[in-house]
Amino acid sequence: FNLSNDLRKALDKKEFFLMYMPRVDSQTTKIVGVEALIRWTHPEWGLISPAEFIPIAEETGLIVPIGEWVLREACRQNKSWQDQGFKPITTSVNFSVKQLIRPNILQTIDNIIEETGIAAGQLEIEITESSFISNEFEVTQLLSELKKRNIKVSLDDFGTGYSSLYLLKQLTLDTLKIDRSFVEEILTDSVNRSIIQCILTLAKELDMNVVAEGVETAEQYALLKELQCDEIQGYYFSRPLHVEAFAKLLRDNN
Ligand code: G
Ligand code: G
Ligand code: MN
Ligand code: NA
Repeated sequence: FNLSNDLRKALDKKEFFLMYMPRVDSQTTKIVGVEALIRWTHPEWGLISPAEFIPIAEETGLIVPIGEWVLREACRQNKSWQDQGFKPITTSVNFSVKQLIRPNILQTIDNIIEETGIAAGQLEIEITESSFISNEFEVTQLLSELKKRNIKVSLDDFGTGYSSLYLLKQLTLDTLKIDRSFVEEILTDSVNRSIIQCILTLAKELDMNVVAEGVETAEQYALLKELQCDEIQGYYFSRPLHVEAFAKLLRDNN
């Protein structure tokens, strides 16, 4: 079978949907943000992970229309929660480098913000360090345009890629998301703990917000809270949720 053929038709057939994973303030445990995560229900094979189909979407260029759908849907949903009376939260959306370097990406983002009515400051774009490898100039230019609009930018999976401290100083990023591989061993590996402490100190100096990803236990959470990591994301608080379940969590958390 040919997954890329099916992927090509999936948008028209409305086979994609988003799951929502909360980000909570580590001190108060209030939900302050949410990451939108794409899912694909394949007509024959059922649920397919983005880890499988995003690489195909990137190779085939389908990531451009699919990414645009994700952004529109995530912004529309954010506005809808706000219209329902929930307090404002940030929605973050993962962007592939192929999307970032499209010449008309800013126009697309501007249109979606205008069309959905989301406040620009409530949108966060998640990029990875690898986005800069061959495209440092284009991506840096784009980031400064996003900054002008007050759109937030986070560096996802921080620490796993070709982390450059020079980039951190050079770029005006809003958020660092510490990769879950560091969080996983924060209690058992003192080096991992030191790395996280260093990231937190540096981020404070650079006036950046830090999110610890992949927090799965009460002990990991307690330590990150003590270390004053700003926000927590992970199965300990919630797995990615369907939209209805997320709204219920928001209601209970308010
Ligand atoms: O949600 P899950 O753990 O299955 O995600 C697997 C990978 O797919 C993660 O690296 C995540 O960043 C990525 N991913 C999820 N949703 C999107 C999306 O909308 N766009 C892109 N580019 N990547 C996504
Ligand atoms: O690459 P990115 O950080 O965007 O990947 C996000 C994905 O990471 C989520 O879709 C989710 O499936 C996964 N994830 C988030 N928190 C946890 C966690 O606490 N444990 C595990 N195993 N995976 C997580
Ligand atoms: Mn992410
Ligand atoms: Na990540």
